[in-house]
Amino acid sequence: MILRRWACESAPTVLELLQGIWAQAPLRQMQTPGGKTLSAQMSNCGTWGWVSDRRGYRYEAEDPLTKKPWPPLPKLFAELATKAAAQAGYPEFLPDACLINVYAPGAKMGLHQDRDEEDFLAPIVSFSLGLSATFLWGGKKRTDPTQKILLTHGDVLIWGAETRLHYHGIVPVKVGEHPLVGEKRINLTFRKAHK
Ligand code: MD6
Ligand code: FE
Repeated sequence: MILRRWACESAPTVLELLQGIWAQAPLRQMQTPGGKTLSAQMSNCGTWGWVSDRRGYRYEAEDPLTKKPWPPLPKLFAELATKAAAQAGYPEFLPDACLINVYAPGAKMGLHQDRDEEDFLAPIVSFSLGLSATFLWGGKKRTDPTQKILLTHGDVLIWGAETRLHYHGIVPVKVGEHPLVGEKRINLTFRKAHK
């Protein structure tokens, strides 16, 4: 389900909170297990943070860069994620992880499944801010056909249940400037990493 423009009003406060998070857990480009560099810059907040390096993909309680716990999930973030999930039919979503992706023009995210969480019953709630991007929505197999969905500033995407493990990705972000966010796209994905 897409809640179009649902987060526009909260966006200025969300951006302020992000500045504080990035001051504690800086944005960085992670390595894939195969040795490639992910083009989006990433950080996390919440009890668990998603990390990728030569050893694999996983959730960690500490930021490998600072060796400190990830910054706590701001109350506003938790409230927004829970409220959006409830509107999509997931009444008790309590995220324990928030992955923050920042895309400069040209950055992308290859087709992948979100499968590093323990509980595939919990949905994923994803907020898009700043520049628009084309989201590729595939099927259960990597080779299944994909559908293009334009995600714009303030859009919230929620999915779970039978589509929880569908492949998806982001095509390279086009050059542009968003009046509030600047020359980038920010994506927050809220997950329940552990049961
Ligand atoms: C992005 N999002 O929108 C990348 N995954 O930048 C994801 O990979 C994603 O938006 C699972 C659920 C929602 C998402
Ligand atoms: Fe994903």
